[in-house]
Amino acid sequence: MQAPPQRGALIVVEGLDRAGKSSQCESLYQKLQQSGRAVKYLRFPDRTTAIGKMIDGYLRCQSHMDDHAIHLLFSANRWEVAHSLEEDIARGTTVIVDRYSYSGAVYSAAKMNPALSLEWAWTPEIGLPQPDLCLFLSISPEAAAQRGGFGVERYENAALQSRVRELFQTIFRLQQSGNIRTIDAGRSFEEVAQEVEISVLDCIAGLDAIGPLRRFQSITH
Ligand code: Z5A
Ligand code: MG
Repeated sequence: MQAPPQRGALIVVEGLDRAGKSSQCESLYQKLQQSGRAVKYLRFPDRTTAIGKMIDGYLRCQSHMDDHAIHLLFSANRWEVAHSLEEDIARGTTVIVDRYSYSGAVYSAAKMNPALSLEWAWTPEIGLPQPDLCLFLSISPEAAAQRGGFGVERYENAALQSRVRELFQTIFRLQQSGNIRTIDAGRSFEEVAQEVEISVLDCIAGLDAIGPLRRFQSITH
């Protein structure tokens, strides 16, 4: 009997605006692919699905929605691919994810709606696949500003981004099992890319020790 293939890794890249998440994910995707590994690249929000189109309209300020309703749509946008993501991982494909549940919880909680706490925001994420590694691309507001001013989308303002920065630290503290690694993203693209690649290859090499893919738990325990 043939041994089952080693499972793929679930790698999440998080960070503030313009930290370089998408460019680093793309570069990592190409490197892993060139080295002959099975790899996929997902990004959230995935604006191509029916749910994603509603999110896109909201982010572009073309529609208004209750804070809870839009929050649950962002989460549903992850749940709608959760099953196929798990199948890919089981088949041996490494999946790189550009923003995930951590962004989901902190951007909504940063709105300071008294009826939408960080704990409430985390609840719909419980049960989703937990990353084997989450790389947090950390960048100062000054360095981010040098990469271009805020755009026209909702959430692109300094006050909200500063609350988001603090909330990322809070959620990482509460989700310590998430294997979070902070990377200084204020350096040159190549320096950051090298650290990203080394961290990911380390994670893939240690997958046997991690065991099966885990799922997100409640943050109150
Ligand atoms: N959101 C939410 O509320 N709930 C959720 O559940 C999820 C998301 C998943 C849209 O996300 C919004 O959705 C976001 C959070 C919220 N709101 N905000 N703010 P998005 O992912 O679609 O958009 P984004 O992540 O904000 O876009 P971003 O600005 O694309 O950031 P990035 O991907 O980190 O940056 P980048 O595109 O790779 O790079 C930005 C620029 O910097 C570009 O010109 C690069 O060439 C340059 N760059 C990159 N790296 C470097 C280095 N090292 N040096 C110099 N220049 C660099
Ligand atoms: Mg991006």
